[in-house]
Amino acid sequence: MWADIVSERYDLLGKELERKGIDIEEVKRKVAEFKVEVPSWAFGAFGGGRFSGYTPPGAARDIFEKIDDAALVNRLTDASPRIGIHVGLDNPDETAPDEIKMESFKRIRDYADKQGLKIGSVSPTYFMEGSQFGSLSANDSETRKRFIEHTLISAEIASKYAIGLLTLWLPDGSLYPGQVNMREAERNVKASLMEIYEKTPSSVRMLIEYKLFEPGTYHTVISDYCVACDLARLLGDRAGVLVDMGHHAHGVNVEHIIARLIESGMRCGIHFNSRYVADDDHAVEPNMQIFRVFHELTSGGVIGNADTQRNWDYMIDQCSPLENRIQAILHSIDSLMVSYAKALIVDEESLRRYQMKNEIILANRVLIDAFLTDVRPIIWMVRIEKRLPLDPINAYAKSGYQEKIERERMEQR
Ligand code: PSV
Ligand code: MN
Repeated sequence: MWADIVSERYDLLGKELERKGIDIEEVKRKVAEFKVEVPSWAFGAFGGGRFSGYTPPGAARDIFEKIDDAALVNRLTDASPRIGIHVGLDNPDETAPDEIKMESFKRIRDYADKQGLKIGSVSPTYFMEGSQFGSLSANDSETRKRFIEHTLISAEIASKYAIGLLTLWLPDGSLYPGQVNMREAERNVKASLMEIYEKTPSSVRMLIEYKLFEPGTYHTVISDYCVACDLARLLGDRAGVLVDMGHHAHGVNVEHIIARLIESGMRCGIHFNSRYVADDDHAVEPNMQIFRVFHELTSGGVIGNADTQRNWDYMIDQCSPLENRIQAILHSIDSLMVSYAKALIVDEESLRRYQMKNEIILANRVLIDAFLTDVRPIIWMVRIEKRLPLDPINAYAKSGYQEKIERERMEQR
């Protein structure tokens, strides 16, 4: 019954798109191939600190349970074959940060393998004990050395047990004018990153993430994409910028930042989320901003290429304290697929024509037309053909998995 309705709506949409010269089958093929990485920390307790430490029931207690959850998400969507890990938070030995053993992460890789997942990006954990006055930028050379070592171990993990991608977010900054010498902090970060870059295996790429503030409310060492971009350039071809949707001031034109980075030729990455607070905690919604971001990615040729070296890295980074974590991740994946499909049905020819004629409103309406089109029949058709549930969020709610993990994970470890 549903399949008939979907098929009718798909055919109708196909006819509508044909008039714009767009082949719906081609769009469907690209959407079917869309993959995004999920973050291990979304499934666990991390980020639950804001409401008296509340964590939604059923939260994963260790990296193995996080992998279980991520594998379920992938089974429901066939769109998330990678899980990103945080070295300090996902250390399987649960030893002190300075005692992390690289070889222990083999167990994680093997466990993920069995569930059809790969370990994706590897994030060193710079916000562990001892970084309250900075990590790679700290005045204290011993502190810098310690975090350089931690990064080098993370790089080896990335190279041996994951896909060779390091994602670097530093909590370094200051709370008051005068607290740190801002130029010196920048010099320290540069020197630390250069040492790391030189010593990391040549198969490892690194993405440098920026964030407007946190925890430095007066100054943050890597505060915006220009700083991150300068650092990446200083390092070399294996370095790029990581754009986290939630790390800007309200109203910032993030798609412009993405357009500039594409134009620079640098291979970069995105952490997807919705910015409803001054952070990156909320699930992705299929809103106009995400659509515009996807339009830059599709028209800029950094997504969906057969030559995967040309593709950027796409990751979800969210960890909201209140809502059901697994549902929130499934919702994000769904929103990303919808937004990607909308970007793929933009009538690029007309857009170009209106741009060249300075037809501002007409050009704008080309984008609006794609954004307002209900592309869900494409997503549904992809799922029908892959024998997946049409609505993964509903399917999850009915699956009994949530009740099971709530029972099994009652006891906090
Ligand atoms: C810290 O603010 C952060 O939210 C960054 O976005 C990182 O990517 C993420 O946590 C994981 O460390
Ligand atoms: Mn992030």
